[in-house]
Amino acid sequence: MSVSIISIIGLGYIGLPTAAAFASKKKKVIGVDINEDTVNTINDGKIHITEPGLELTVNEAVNKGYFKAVIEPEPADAFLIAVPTPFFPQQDDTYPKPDLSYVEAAARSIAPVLNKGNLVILESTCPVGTTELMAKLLAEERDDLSFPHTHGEDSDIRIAYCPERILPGNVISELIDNDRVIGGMTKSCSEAAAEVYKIFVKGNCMSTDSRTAEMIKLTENASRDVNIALANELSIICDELGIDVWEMIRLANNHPRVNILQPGPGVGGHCIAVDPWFIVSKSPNSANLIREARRINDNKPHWVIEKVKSVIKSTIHEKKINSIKDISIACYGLSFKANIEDLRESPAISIVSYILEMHQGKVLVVEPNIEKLPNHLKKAELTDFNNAAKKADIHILLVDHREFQGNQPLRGEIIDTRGIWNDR
Ligand code: SAJ
Repeated sequence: MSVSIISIIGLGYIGLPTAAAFASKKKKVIGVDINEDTVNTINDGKIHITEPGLELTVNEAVNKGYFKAVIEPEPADAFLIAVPTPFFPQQDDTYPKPDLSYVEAAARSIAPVLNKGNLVILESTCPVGTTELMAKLLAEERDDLSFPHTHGEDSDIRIAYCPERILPGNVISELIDNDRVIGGMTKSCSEAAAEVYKIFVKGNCMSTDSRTAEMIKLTENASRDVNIALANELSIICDELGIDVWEMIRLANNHPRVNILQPGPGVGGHCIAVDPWFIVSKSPNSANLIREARRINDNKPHWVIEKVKSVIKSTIHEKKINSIKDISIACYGLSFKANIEDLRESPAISIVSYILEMHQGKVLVVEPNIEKLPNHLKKAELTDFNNAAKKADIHILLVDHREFQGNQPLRGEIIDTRGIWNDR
């Protein structure tokens, strides 16, 4: 199969770097996004998201004529769908349900421009069975073409599920170097998809079927969630028992077959806190550990807030302070993890929002990666480390940014949710 034009549907955190990676290998890339501002920004050689090194690659690709962004899909040899798969807000007491409307809309949007011999790859994280669902949907739209679920190896269109595995903050190198799972609906679908990824991927392209590939992606993130839940549960138990959980984990990890992850204020981002629900939604009666891990990680911010309340109480008592208004609280870090500026689904944000609601005194926020606070945190004051460290009575470390490592406030009470200041 010869691939000279590749179309990427969805130019977000995954689609945009992927488009740039193909274009950097001198492939003609047509990026499609429903957002006109995104399309215009990219065609100006700029980017609408933050990722180290990405703007330069996109700028070069656009200027050299290998990459353009458009609103409506155009014919291509291969189509790669990388649109969001959020979940619907939980409406009953069961579990959040996946919202596949963006995948469906993307599939319907490419259907009119599909031609015999095309390859369609789904990259969005999805519940098991979504690739087959997409094939059926495309077949509904195009009864003049044949698809793998009815025609197997003889189909006109090839379809594969190939999950992304890149880590925000290190996208460019992980995109190129990580191994890829290639889940073709047939063997030739896998072969065609592997050929496309090999254009820029230096890692191995490992073939399987589409359902296994979908489950692999969900398992990777659920595995991390479950392991973080163990660390978070241990942090609560150790707190009750007066044990330093970080020292305990460090020494336990000295065992050759133990590797406990790090506790924190909760699990954030748009992947690990979401994807395990896609497993639960397919197998609600069997996914017990996975569901419980989600519950433990979702509850961790509430536990931190209870800690803050109790430290406020003891500070009032010990310092004989008359009014809670005289207590100032500093929160260090807002992003969902260290050394990035991404605030989406951040447990630090939920904790700071709650503190702002309940606390009548001053709230200072130190977040070296942003220039202004999000609107709903406007009641707080964004400041630098030294000012907060000097002025606050209570210091809450929420993100282990490099700026906070080995640099801790010398006065006041400390709540360290990441274990980098506990050596005072
Ligand atoms: N976290 C902890 N303790 C730890 C590790 C992480 O509390 O020991 C927290 C972080 O602070 C953060 C959250 O978990 O709030 C998620 O961070 P992360 O670095 O574990 O993962 P993400 O969401 O940035 O990226 C994950 C990656 N998946 C895995 O490592 C299995 C990435 O490879 C995926 O491509 C990405 O999800 C995705 O898009 O699915």
